[in-house]
Amino acid sequence: MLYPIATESRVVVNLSGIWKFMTDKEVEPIEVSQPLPTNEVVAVPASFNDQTVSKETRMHSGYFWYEKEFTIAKALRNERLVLRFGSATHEAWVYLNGKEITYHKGGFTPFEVEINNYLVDGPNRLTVRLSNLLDYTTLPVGNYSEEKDENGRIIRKVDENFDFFNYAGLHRPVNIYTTPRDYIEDIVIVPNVDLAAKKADVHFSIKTAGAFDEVRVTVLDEEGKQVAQASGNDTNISIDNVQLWQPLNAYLYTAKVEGVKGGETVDVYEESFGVRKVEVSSGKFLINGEPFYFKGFGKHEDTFVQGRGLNEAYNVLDINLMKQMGANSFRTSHYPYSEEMMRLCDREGIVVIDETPAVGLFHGFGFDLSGKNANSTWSVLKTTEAHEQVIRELIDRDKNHACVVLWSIANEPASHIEGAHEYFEPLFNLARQLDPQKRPCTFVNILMATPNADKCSDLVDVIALNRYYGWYLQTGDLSKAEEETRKELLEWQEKYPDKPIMYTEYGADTVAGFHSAYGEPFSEEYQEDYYRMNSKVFDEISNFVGEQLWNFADFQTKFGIQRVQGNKKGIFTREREPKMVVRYLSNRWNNIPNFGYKK
Ligand code: BDP
Repeated sequence: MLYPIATESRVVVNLSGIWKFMTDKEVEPIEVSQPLPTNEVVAVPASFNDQTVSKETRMHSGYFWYEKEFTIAKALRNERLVLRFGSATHEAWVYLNGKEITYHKGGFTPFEVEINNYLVDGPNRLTVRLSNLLDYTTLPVGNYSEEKDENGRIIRKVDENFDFFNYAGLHRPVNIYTTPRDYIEDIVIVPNVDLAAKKADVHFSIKTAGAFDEVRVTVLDEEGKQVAQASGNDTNISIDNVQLWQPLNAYLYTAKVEGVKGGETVDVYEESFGVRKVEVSSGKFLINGEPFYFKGFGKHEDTFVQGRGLNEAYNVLDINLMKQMGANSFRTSHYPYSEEMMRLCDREGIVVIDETPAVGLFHGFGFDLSGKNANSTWSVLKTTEAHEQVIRELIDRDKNHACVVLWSIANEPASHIEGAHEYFEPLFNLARQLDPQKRPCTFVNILMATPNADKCSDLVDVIALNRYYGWYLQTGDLSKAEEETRKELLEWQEKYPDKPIMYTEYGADTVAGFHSAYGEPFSEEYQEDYYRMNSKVFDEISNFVGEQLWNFADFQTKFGIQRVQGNKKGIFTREREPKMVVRYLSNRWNNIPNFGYKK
């Protein structure tokens, strides 16, 4: 699906700003033929939760409504008009002037609908009913329950089966964009690089709707100079002396795609793309033929007031902080991030592990690590359909991004429980079949799923581990934790000598400003000692290709006795102030090259 941009043939109308808002008490039905009966407002894009001063609204589980009026200029009315949501979390029913025009389930991927037939002259009323409910059929997975109050009203509850706050709302831009009646619908770009010859053959498949005499693709370099041109819906363009997209040294070409009719360009779309090669071979993760070392983070989309909503200033700051630390990558834990962030990473050369919202695939997930209900995971959860859908939608959205080098199919599923392999094998097959660039695939492995216990690692290209030796296990005992870390990493390496191994999470909750002469857990000293211990072991393991710590910044979670105003494993606070460990890690990472660290 193409990102909405303005071109010579397209206009984008941004519907961000102030919308009407109300939670649905489910006392009486909401009449969508009438304006919403509320004076409350929210800003879009953002989560609704932290914009209110009402605890009840903030914690509301169930249905809620957004509404906005807009008018379309007469000059645009003959164009094809498409209403597009960057996301609607987690489920949305969309009405225009009281008529339902589309529906989408899944809170982290875009969807769109043509609206010409529903528009009226003058103001149009766009109403969205949303739900933030999660259960055993959705991704993420939620523990859903309901009861009735004394008046018979249904009280719904979602207990997150994962460790982040269930923020919801219109988190990403809502736009109306125009296209001509005959238009370019999608563009698929697959670069094939001959590294020795410094040459690339780039394949373009252009999906169009309507009739064009010619579909023309012009490749422009970063100066806007024409590199090459070709015609056809399926066409190859060769680029000599190709400039590669490299981590932290991104080069982006632009594909200008034109639909031509009667000698005139009717529709034009510009998609930027990077040329780079990604492979896994002999225990190494190769980018452009060189063994890459991941340095970076698991993150969240999580900022003050905006909640999980798009916050471009924070995105820019976060990437600047990463670069300053010598980091080169992050994982979109635990859901697809905004398209704006993906475009920024393409341009900044930040390497991304792109994750689906498949988190909580572990029956009774909790922080006590007892895993007492885990055995029933694959009989209780009914997430296959949602999982297939998110894989389709994620790959469809992000397929052209140079920054994406690895798909993460899930975070911490119960991969050590009977039924896991049967669940995952078809999903890995699906992702591999759908990705036109055939990137490697992984899932992120939970700490109980040790080399002997795990049932799914044969499916992955990269072994991606979340490990908490010295935190959840051997709390406070870093020498024992070191032994366990080394032992397990060596076991993985022995079992799968050809698969690169990396950490996608490791961390210790740390209260900023809390110090301890004894390096006690939760102190800034302990966080630093913990990372030093891990680094030491990583450097001993030859197939260990990356360290992405948990977490970039402190973040909001559900309530729990192990969480004091959220998860404190950030190496930055939620306001992005550095904790002490940032100096140590900056020094380490600035001295680790992006390539060739492990011989
Ligand atoms: C892992 C999860 C992550 C948590 C983290 C933690 O993947 O979402 O926030 O551990 O406990 O279980 O901090």
